[in-house]
Amino acid sequence: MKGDAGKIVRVNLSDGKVSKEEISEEVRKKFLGGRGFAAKILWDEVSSVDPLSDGNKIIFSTGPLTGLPLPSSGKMVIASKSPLTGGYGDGNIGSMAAVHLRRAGYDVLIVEGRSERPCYIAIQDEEVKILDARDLWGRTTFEAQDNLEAKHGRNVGILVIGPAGENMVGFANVISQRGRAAGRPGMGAVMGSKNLKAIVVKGTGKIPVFDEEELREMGKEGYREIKGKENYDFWIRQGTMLVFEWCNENSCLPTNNFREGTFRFSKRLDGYALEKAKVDRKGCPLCNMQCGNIINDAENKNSELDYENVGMLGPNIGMDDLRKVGVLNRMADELGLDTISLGSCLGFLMEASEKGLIDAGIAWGDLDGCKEVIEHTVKKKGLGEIIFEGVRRASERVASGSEDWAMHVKGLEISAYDCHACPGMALSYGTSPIGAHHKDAWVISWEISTDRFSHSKEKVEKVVELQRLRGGLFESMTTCRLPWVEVDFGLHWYPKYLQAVRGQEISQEEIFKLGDRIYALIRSYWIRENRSWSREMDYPPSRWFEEALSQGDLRGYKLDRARYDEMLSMYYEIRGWDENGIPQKETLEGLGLGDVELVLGKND
Ligand code: PTT
Ligand code: SF4
Repeated sequence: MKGDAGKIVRVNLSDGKVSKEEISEEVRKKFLGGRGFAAKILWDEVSSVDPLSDGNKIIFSTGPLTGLPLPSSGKMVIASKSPLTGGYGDGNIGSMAAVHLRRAGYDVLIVEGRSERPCYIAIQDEEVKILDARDLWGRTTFEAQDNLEAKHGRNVGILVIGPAGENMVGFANVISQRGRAAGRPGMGAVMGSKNLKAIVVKGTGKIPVFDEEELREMGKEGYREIKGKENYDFWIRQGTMLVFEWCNENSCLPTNNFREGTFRFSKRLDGYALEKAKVDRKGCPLCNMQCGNIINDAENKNSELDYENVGMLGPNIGMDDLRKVGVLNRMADELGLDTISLGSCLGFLMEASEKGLIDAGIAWGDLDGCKEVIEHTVKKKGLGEIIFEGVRRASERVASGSEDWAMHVKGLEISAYDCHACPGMALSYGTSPIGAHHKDAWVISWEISTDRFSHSKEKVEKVVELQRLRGGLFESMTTCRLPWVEVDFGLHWYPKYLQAVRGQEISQEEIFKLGDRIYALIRSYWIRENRSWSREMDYPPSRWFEEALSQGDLRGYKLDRARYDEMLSMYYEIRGWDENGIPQKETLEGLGLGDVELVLGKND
């Protein structure tokens, strides 16, 4: 089978050993690539370990479409056992590192063990070296990127962590190209725990493809189709920020720690405000939609904004000035902190201060206060000591009922969509395979445009369908889903691309089965790694059930717990999981995961 090198490069930082392994044809067929490979490797190799110990592994995983001349294909998955959640964690990054890894002849890089001193991995085709990074330790991601480019040239791919990752902050992520970010559930902390500051990759080879000619032609057609789409120009102007105004109008813009869904100063922050403040744009390799919007922030530096960053560091913390949001966002990029979790943690602290639950307070919208907390989070002191492991742990420290408004699922902070009046999106957060993230099933736009308040089976089926496509197919191919989601690029292209790359037809049924297999495996991983697993772990926080919206057109709305529970039961039934959300024997066997069934069976 063509279409990928079928090769893993494995680097053990404890003994310096580098090895190269084949990925079997069976695994390539069953798991496709990206998230599929990562989930399989974690299931097979990382069990019952502390996520910040030598025993954990971090996986950089590309898919069969990564790096090819196809729309938005410069993406890769970074996965590990998460220090933030204790379960499966991953993120998807657009980076030249993804493209170069494929050109160097590898689909996957696995890093294991722990280096005695700060190091980085440099890969150039066949050659893989572990190099000294003592001079980089303590530096920001931007400084480290500059330094590594000076050493290795600008034509390389670089993934780097900042001081937050080095100090193992629970929501430290991985940064590339001074503004691409991935690995919300603490993938940066895992790198830090291994004393691994960065990965530098350069590949000069060709990515193997079954029908190169056909692929090139279809790729060109794809890029042309995207450019001709009705929404393309607007996308180029606003990128992901085009959703901001829509969220406010529909009462789902997270405001004051998800207390409300509308923000009275939203016009100061929305996509039109962004257009005025914008000085440049950039994005991921091989993409003609370049959606990284760069503004000049309140400290006269560049900051790259996406919707989630502005939602969580804007209305969610009462910040009403886009250029000030830009300052916090840039600090997060420099230090290597996830902006979504950061915005949630800051909102939590502000609410705790307002309620008089913590001594040193911080007020809504206080820029200087936020800057200090961010610096302290990285150093684990002051208010940072409360939040450095995310809101779940913060609420354990603050107590006094604060767990009701610690906005997370399974320990991962909720991204920027309020769900007081969106039961389907709440279910999506509840059942996302990494904790509360919108990436797998952004059902909210479908939900609001159809029957918003229903708890129907159709809605639950929609969540599952999106999880299969976004969480299964896109995360495993591995390409950016935004051409399809945002400008309506034809979904029918992707099976054709896969066929041209691998020489094998893939039906819709197989695509759905792939998604279900990956979901069942990741779910099994959570259960194996969490002895205290329960159905409650698939619930969003109490705030959305207990406290109604008090402002906007939907004031008075909140989620209904009993009806959410009914949706969850329907969801389990569709997936073939039992009433506790545990995949059943027949389900696992039907998905070709009989070996998983045996292990789960022993846990009972
Ligand atoms: C993603 C999460 C998101 S989702 C955003 S904005 W978004 C935040 N961005 C951050 C940032 O920036 N700096 C920072 N320090 N932390 C940040 N944390 C937040 O991280 C990103 C785009 C976006 S922008 C989205 S929706 C889409 N996500 C995709 C995905 O998940 N899979 C896929 N196949 N395609 C996707 N395309 C889009 O990619 P995490 P990126 Mg990111 C400054 O990884 O962990 O899932 O966190 O990768 O290259 O930056 O592209 O409105
Ligand atoms: Fe990257 Fe945006 Fe292009 Fe997706 S659309 S590949 S996130 S630049």
